[in-house]
Amino acid sequence: MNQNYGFAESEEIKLLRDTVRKFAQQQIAPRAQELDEKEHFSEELTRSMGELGLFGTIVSTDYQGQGMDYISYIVAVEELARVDGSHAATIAAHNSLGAGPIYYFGSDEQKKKYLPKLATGNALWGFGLTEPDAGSDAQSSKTTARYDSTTDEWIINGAKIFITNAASDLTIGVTVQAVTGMLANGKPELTCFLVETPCKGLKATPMKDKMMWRASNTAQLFFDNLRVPAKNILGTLGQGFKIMMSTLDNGRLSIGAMGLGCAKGAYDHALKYAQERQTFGKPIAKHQAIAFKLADMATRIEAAELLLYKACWLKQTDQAFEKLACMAKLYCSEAAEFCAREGQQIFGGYGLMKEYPIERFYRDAALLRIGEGTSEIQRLVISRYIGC
Ligand code: COS
Repeated sequence: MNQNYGFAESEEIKLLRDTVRKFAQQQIAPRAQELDEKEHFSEELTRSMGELGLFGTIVSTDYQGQGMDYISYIVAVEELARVDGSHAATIAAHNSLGAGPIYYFGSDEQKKKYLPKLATGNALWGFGLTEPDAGSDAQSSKTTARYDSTTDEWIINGAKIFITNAASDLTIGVTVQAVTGMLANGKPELTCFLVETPCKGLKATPMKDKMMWRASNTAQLFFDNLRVPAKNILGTLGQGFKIMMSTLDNGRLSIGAMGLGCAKGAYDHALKYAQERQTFGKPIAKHQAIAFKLADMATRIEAAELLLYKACWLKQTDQAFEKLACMAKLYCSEAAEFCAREGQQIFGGYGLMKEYPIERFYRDAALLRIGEGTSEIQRLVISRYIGC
């Protein structure tokens, strides 16, 4: 019998969960609806999340990070998402996609230069993979980088789209995948560059009129002969796609956490409402049609949690976690959408009104089956892992 097999949450994680939950309920919840309506990214709340220690979570203390284990980081994202998707997205994208690639693939010089800043709460870093014509097919980047030997710089031209945290006043950089040549097999050589922002040759425009995550910062980036010193290559020449893919393996865990948090938040609101709202002389929770919806929501939340935490446990014990990260991203996104929809149904007409958070949960859930790899891409990757 394996004595290590257990599901108890450690005292440290309980404390972290409690602290982030209180912060989210006290600081974010009262402002979430207004920020969503105005489509406003709050620098103030972002800095407060930094003060709480939610920046540089997984970065080791050698680089002034928090040195958390992966489950702790995931629990923090989940608790934010339980209250508001936009603020959870800011933290998830910054940690997994912003600081993550520098932490895992940067040179010591790059880590020393960027990571302490990215752990403060005053600086954000974006992940420039997706392009107007390269989404799921992430190897088909059109953005190019040409070497200029006279200055030992790379000159970047092209565009990126849907880049979280890349056009805010707190943004200090973005990792950009660009084509640096052609391989013998006819495939593009892809390389990642650390681009400091703002800079000459880069136009960063916030994207507006989003349906979801409206209080998060999403950017479109245009590169026009942007010059980057050769020392800003992340990893090695031609390693770009692998860095991006490996970063997404980790990112899937945080999107899973956003899905789990969204599902729990929708469930919390729906259960409370169902216990209070009366029809036919009793609380609607006592009607089987509603009770069964809540039972299904609670069951999917338990299953989502088990899958996600197991994937995190595999990662932090240095075991292969990628397949389960895909499954967790897929399942938690679907659980979120299910709970948001059923929650909205329980609220009836009120669930269609912006005054009630369930309406926002319903919109925010949609992103989870599209961002950081669609549900179809997750199924594609899972099917490869299982030998299809
Ligand atoms: N980690 C490290 N390397 C990886 C990897 C991973 N997770 N996945 C693939 N690679 C490597 C492969 O090993 C292969 O290396 P070699 O050329 O040395 O053999 C190379 O990358 C190409 O892999 P593959 O042929 O599988 O790439 P595909 O073009 O078929 O693409 C998918 C694979 C579809 C999985 C990939 O393009 C993908 O994840 N797309 C979705 C992108 C996405 O999520 N975008 C949203 C970003 S929002 S932040």
